[in-house]
Amino acid sequence: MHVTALAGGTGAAKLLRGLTALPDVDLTVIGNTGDDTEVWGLHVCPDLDSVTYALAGLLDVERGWGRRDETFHCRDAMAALGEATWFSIGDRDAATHLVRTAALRRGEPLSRVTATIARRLGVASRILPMSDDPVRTIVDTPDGPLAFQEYFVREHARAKVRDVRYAGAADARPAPGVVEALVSADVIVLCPSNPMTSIGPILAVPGIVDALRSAPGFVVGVSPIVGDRAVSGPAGELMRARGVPVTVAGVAQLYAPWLAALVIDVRDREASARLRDLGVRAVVTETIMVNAAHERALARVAIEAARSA
Ligand code: FO1
Repeated sequence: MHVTALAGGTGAAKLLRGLTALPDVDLTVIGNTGDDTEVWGLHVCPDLDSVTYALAGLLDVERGWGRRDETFHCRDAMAALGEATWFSIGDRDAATHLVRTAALRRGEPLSRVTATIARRLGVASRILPMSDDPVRTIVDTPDGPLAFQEYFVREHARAKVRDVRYAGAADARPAPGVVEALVSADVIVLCPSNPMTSIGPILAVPGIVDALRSAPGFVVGVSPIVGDRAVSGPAGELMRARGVPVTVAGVAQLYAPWLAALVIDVRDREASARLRDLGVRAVVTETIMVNAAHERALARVAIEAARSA
């Protein structure tokens, strides 16, 4: 079965691992690049890397980003040289950014070097950036615009948010293989990623929503909101800033025109009727994943929702 997943980083990693553990699933991941950044002259793709490391078994699962068994000698040496180190690049992680940056400087597209890195790290699934063109998530605050990593890491997501936008999205094209992966999928999964800063930038690339609308496969999402808050990260604050209710219905509302089903937590069971009004089938289960068995179980529920459609 061909499964194509739209994914951010940390929030998506567990479900993606669960999907790859299911028999007969041939997975393609379309990853967010809106939170890409440049650090010490290196091109860093946090979400693509979190997905790659997760599927390679190399992710630091405690932190949810970067590589396990990591050291930070280079960062400490940079600090001693007076460079900014609020964005911590690990020594092993730096190798990924060095390979990527060199390839991009040679003129390779991001999609090609992403595939090379994934293959060299032993990942069997296909990982595609949403676009080879630069798209950057910008968080507008009363004190001015912040690039996503400035907002999230440097300012600890404490700034008041006025708006979220995706600079460059209007001129971006889907990366090679993205539209094909959507229209040829048996099932399209929207991972439990931040709707504003992980899935939002992907949907902002012209052509991707059209592909979702016309795709013959079943589109199922997994809610990143449980109760009235995000499972992790600043999704709640950013949804509120956009006037979107911080509830599973708010998530369904964002994806409703082309979403067939949304997997929601047992705690949100009573929202099922509201989802039905939006034309979205609610699939109720435990959505908090604390071990590999939970990851597989949630992935199976998402795929079964499609099978029973
Ligand atoms: N997150 C942090 O909170 N602090 C960091 O210093 C940090 C460094 C970092 C380096 C590489 C990388 O791939 C991710 C990193 N992240 C860090 C996580 C990153 O901000 C988030 O994973 C995403 O951008 C949110 O989806």
